[in-house]
Amino acid sequence: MRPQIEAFFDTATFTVSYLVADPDSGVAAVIDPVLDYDPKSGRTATRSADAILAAAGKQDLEIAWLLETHAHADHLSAGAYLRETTGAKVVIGRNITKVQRTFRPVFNLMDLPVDGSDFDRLVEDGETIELGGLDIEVMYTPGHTPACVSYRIADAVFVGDTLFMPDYGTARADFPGGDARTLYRSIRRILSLPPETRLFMCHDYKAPGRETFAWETTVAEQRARNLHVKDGIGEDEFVALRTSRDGTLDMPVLILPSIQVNVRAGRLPPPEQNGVSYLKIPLNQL
Ligand SMILES: N[C@@H](CCC(=O)N[C@@H](CS)C(=O)NCC(=O)O)C(=O)O
Ligand SMILES: [Fe+2]
Repeated sequence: MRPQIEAFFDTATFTVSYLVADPDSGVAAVIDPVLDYDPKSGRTATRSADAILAAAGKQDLEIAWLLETHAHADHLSAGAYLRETTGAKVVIGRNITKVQRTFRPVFNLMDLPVDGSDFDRLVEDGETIELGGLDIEVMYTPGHTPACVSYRIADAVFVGDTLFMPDYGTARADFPGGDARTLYRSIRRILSLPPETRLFMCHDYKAPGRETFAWETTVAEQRARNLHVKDGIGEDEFVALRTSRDGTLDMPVLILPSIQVNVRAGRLPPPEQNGVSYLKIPLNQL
């Protein structure tokens, strides 16, 4: 039995979120939902998440899980908003605790528990989550961040930020706790799945020369054509390539707002005495 998959693309951050359902029972999961954020005004909005809710409502799906592949550094998560509106549980890899320990001092978030308890379920490599009659298998795929996981549902794997489309390559490995060598090993693990396995990306930045955004490919295609990790590219060659490209990349525009919200499962910081929630900008830290 194959899951039913619908993709939602956020043109502001080039993020792909997914609504994945067991067609028999109508039980669904949302993977990597986006909370819209305008850095110019400091306003959040729920347009992207509401589009997913509307699609789920139209098909009478019951959203049971909100699956995060990692604590995103380029967009805010709508996990907390969707938890409030649907009662679904927010899931992330157990190593989120490492990410929380890294960033708590950066933002001086004294109220942030670093045991992952802001999330509803912390998952381990090999663990399964029930999606109606289907199983979601958790694969640890660290490297981009220490807490990255991929979710396999039948022949579909949601790879988060490990791989991008073959003509673009792979995710960066230079965030705190990131590691190119670890990323290579995680990717090879994904690419050792059967060749026809469908892979769903969390981002597409449209490689130069390509006209349209794309986010679905297969293990076979990645092994044949991925610019950074196709068959024949060894670990050392990958690490050299990844490291030199990472040296040229700016920090994502939304890294500071994103991290401080996403390590709390998408909750905005607690309001101050005047009822207003504030984001912090740590100076000279990243
Ligand atoms: N320009 C984008 C860059 C976002 C970014 O750094 N994305 C990460 C994933 S969170 C990445 O791996 N990028 C790889 C690359 O651009 O080569 C932004 O500012 O949001
Ligand atoms: Fe990312």
